[in-house]
Amino acid sequence: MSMDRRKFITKTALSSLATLIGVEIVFGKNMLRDYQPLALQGPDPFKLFKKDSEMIVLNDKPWNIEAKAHLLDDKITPNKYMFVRNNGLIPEEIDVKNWTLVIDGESVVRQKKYTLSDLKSKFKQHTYQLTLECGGNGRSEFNPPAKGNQWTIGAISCATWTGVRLRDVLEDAGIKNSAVYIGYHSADTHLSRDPKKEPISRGAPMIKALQDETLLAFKMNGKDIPLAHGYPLRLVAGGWPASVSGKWIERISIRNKVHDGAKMTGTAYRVPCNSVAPGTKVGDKEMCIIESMPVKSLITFPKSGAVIHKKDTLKIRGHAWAGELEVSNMETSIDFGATWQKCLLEKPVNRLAWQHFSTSIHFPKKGYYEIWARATDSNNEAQPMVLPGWNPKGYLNNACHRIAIKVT
Ligand SMILES: Nc1nc2c(c(=O)[nH]1)N[C@H]1C(S)=C(S)[C@@H](COP(=O)(O)O)O[C@H]1N2
Ligand SMILES: [Mo]
Repeated sequence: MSMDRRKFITKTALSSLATLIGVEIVFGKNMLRDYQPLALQGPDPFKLFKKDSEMIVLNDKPWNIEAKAHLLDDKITPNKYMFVRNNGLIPEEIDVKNWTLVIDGESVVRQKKYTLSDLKSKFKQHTYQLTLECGGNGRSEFNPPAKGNQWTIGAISCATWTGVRLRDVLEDAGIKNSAVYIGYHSADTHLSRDPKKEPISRGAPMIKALQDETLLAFKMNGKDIPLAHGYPLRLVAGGWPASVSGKWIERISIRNKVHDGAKMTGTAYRVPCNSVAPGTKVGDKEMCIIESMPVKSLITFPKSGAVIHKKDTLKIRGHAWAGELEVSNMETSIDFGATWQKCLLEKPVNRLAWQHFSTSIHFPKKGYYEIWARATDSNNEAQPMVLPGWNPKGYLNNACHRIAIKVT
């Protein structure tokens, strides 16, 4: 085989790499053009965030990492399988002893500041399993495509969160009658590193802020929250787009209007108030803020592509969730949606936790099948079999999950 010189690095590229590294790359002329010297490679995200090596990195600036369906098989999602969604740069040095939470805003009675130990000692602690799904989960399927992280199905988790109720803290500071919304402010850094810019500052209406399950959490699955997930203090508002659940929280404002922080306005985390044809240009005024997430489910066992023997029945399992609502029915189909079979569906451990389902499937003969899963919520709203309403930013894709099975 002849060597093709064009695939080797050019002299100019080599000298700029040497400048970056600070010394000459001695045998640099032997480097292939696409080769990235180890000295210039970033940290290994799997080690950095203690993620399983099967997780998928969608972006490294900022870090965005998703799971695959079969990795989400646990009833309570462990850190290693929990998706990471960052809009900016993770705070680097966290001084837990001096970490404070300020409650302020137009509608606070007394502006107040709490240390972490104030929060832990002054208020009662609560633990809930809470479903957090990114509003953009499933975006990769939209056509015309939407910009942003091309999440497939893996931007969903249900971990155990421990903390104090946001309500108790807000009431301690005092809530004026004029209160409409809360807005969070966090310690992460904007990608531009401009300290005046926030990567994200979202919030929720008072009714969500005051729910029993809305927590200011300092523990995830019984341990300190991992840094990537909001250590040392995180807002957790299950069932709503996970962007409401601010990480690294330093300040919460009680607003007398809909919060207008970064990614609250324009088209961010909004969908057309009325459905539109794919590709339609929608003005900002016709876009509405996403609140409760739609009904959805995932088959987490077996892995898509499984091969089974004709004589065996296949036991499948997974989880289903429905934003603020409960899932009331769970079904599967092996004939591309022509007929459906009811699954066993567990009650949620608490409100806003995902629910587990299972069923045994018998296949009539050898061949290729797909198992489709469909959840229905307590308002009798079922998952669509194909892509739901197109929207410019590719949010809220709750189409039925499916896996391939070969029966031999
Ligand atoms: N401070 C801060 N909070 C944040 C974000 C962020 O970039 N910065 N991303 C939000 C978004 S869009 C999502 S989907 C969830 C992701 O939570 P996770 O990374 O713990 O899975 O965090 C939310 N909270
Ligand atoms: Mo998100």
